[in-house]
Order: sequence, then C-alpha cells, then structure tokens
Amino acid sequence: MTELAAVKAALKTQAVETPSWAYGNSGTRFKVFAQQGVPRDPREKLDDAAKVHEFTGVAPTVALHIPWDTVDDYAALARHAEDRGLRLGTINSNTFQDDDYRLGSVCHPDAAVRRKAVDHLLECVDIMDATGSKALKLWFADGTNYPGQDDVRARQDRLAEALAEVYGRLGADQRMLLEYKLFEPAFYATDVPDWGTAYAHCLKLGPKARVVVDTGHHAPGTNIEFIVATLLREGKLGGFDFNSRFYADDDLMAGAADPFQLFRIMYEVVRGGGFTADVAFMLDQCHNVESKIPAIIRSVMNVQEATAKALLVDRSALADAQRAGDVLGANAVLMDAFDTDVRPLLREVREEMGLDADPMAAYARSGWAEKIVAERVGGEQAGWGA
Ligand code: LRH
Ligand code: MN
Ligand code: MN
Repeated sequence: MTELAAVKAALKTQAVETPSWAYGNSGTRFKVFAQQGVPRDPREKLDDAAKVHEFTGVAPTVALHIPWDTVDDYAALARHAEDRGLRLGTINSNTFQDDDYRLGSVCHPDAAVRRKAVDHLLECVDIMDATGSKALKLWFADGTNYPGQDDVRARQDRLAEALAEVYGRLGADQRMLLEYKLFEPAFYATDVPDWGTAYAHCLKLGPKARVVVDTGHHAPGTNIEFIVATLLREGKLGGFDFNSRFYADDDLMAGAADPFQLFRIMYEVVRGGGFTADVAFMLDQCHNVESKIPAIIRSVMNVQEATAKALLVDRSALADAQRAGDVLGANAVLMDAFDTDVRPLLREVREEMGLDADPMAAYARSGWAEKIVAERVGGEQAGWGA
C-alpha cells in the first residue's frame, strides 16, 4: 500500500460519536434559543444523527445522556438506531440537575444523597446492558465554592467508594470513562479537576477505567496534547469529548477556535497508537445560535481534517530531524503537514466511500432541514441552559 493509500484507509475507518444533546435546543444561562424542527424525543435525535452519518460516513454512533434521553424501552431505542445504520454509544450519566445535588453527588457529605447518585450510575449500567453500549461516561459537577465548605480529602474518599461500586457492576466488555473539568459549576475546588486526579482514580479502579479528555475543560494555555501523550503512554486514554473553547467551557464546534490544537492532539493520538476503536472520539457540543445538523457535520469534518493532517506527518523525516537536533527542521516537518490542504484528499476518500464529496452541500440539498421544520412542532430542549 502506498503511504497515501494507507492514510485514506485509516480515514475510512474513523468513527466520530455525536452527542444526542447537540441535536436539541440549548443555550446559555441567559437564553435558550428555540430552533425550528429540533427533535421532540430521543428517536428524532437519532433520526438527525443518521443524517450526519449518511453524509459524512464516519459518525456511526450516538452518545446518550440520562435522563435527557430517558425512554421506556432502551432495547427498542437501540433497534431504532440500528434501523438507521447507527449504534448507541456512550451512556453519559447526569448527577448535576437535581436539587439534592446542591452540595455534590457522589462526594456529597450526606450518605443518602451519595446513595441516590450511585443508584443513578448503576441504572446507567443497566441501560448499557439494554442498548449494547460499551462505555459509561462519568462527569461529576461535584466540588465546593468556598474554602472550608467541606473536607476535600473526605470528598475524594467518597468519590473513590462510589466509583468502586459502579466499577464492580461493569460487565466484561463494558468500561468506565472518567471526565475531568477544571471548574464550573464549582468554583473553589472541583472534585475531579484535572487528568491527574482522574488518572489516580482510574489506576486504582483497574483496566476498565480510563480518563476522558474534554478539550474544553482546561485552563487557557494548557498543553492538551501533552496530556493525551501521557495518558496514551500509560494505556489510560479512554476517549475525547471534542469541542472548542475561547474562554471557558464554550462547547463550540470542534476545530473552530483552534484547528492547530486539534491537529496537535490528533498527531499525539496517531503517534501514540491511539487511532483505534479503543479510544472513543466523541463530540460534546451545543449549537446555540447556528443550525445544529450542519454544525455537527462541520465538526465531524473538522475532526477528519485534523486527523488527515496528523496522518500525513512524515514521521521518519520528523524522527531524523529530532535525532539531529534540528529544531527548525523538525518543526517544519510538523508544520508542513498542518499546512497541507487535505480537503481534496477527503473529497476523494468520500467518493471512494460512495458518498458525496461535499457533505455540507449534500445535506443542504437533501431537503431534511425543510422536512423537519414542517413536521416537528415543539422541539425539546437538550438539557443545558434551562
Ligand atoms: C460537562 C460536560 C460533560 C457532560 C456534558 C453535557 O461540562 O462536558 O461531558 O456530560 O458536558
Ligand atoms: Mn464533556
Ligand atoms: Mn463540558
């Protein structure tokens, strides 16, 4: 296989998971802008996700968020997905939208609240059994706003205890992805603020627990690709929640704010052997002011473009330059790949996959946007910005 053929083959195997909540209405704490034609229930979110997969060819799974996507029959929901060429992906838990969680969920000082939170997480594993989902994604809004508000060490003990109980419930082929976030909604001390804390818990739990990197969850200037390289080296990178940030947890389209950062991350993924089914490439975004389905298509394409550039890095030339201590030469090898216009390559890849070369235009022509506006009245809110 030529090198270019190998790059194309790799791009065809790419799988980007889209989040159910990105299809619904969302907003900030100031305003949720209702858009016409948004899904009214989880089935319709899957119908929209099927369009993203139909036109990109690389978005075969959809992440659910419980209880935003609560249904009576999860196996039937999985069949609804299958009928549309999709599978249900990661199950995201939600222990942050209940009055009981004011002081936290699994780290709460009151054992009864912790029990309620753990029961929810166990219920999420039951849902995974029904849907065939392989990963439980945990993000905890737990933390404190004021020094002295609670004992930060005791909170870590409570977290470890809860995680261990849920870990013990996982099936043989199921795993747990622990997401960290620097701040928000807690502002003084978040209980899982960084990759190190997440890693320490995952290491203790065992091989089924891994860290998930949400690109929007770091302090400005954080070298995320270093974190990715480190987690891959340790066999503990579970996946990504891709999105873009300018200031905080903005949840904008992946690759929109800083395509160079996305490239650097994808380069470390490729370099570290992480471009496999073992690492979940998920989007975690909200589209508050732009049209949702095209924004998700665009995001998937941005991830593809970053991946293509990462795959095009001339690694032997890079290694030679690095070995020779050729600082500028090594940097130039990386920049050459980043500066390559990979759009013609991706158009070819799509045509070889039997797809339209231009997913955005193909979607616009498909009439789906007009159809859902005409047919869906009273679309639902994703859960954010309520
Ligand atoms: C938290 C988060 C987490 C949630 C999602 C909706 O900020 O990134 O992944 O589950 O947003
Ligand atoms: Mn996330
Ligand atoms: Mn987030």
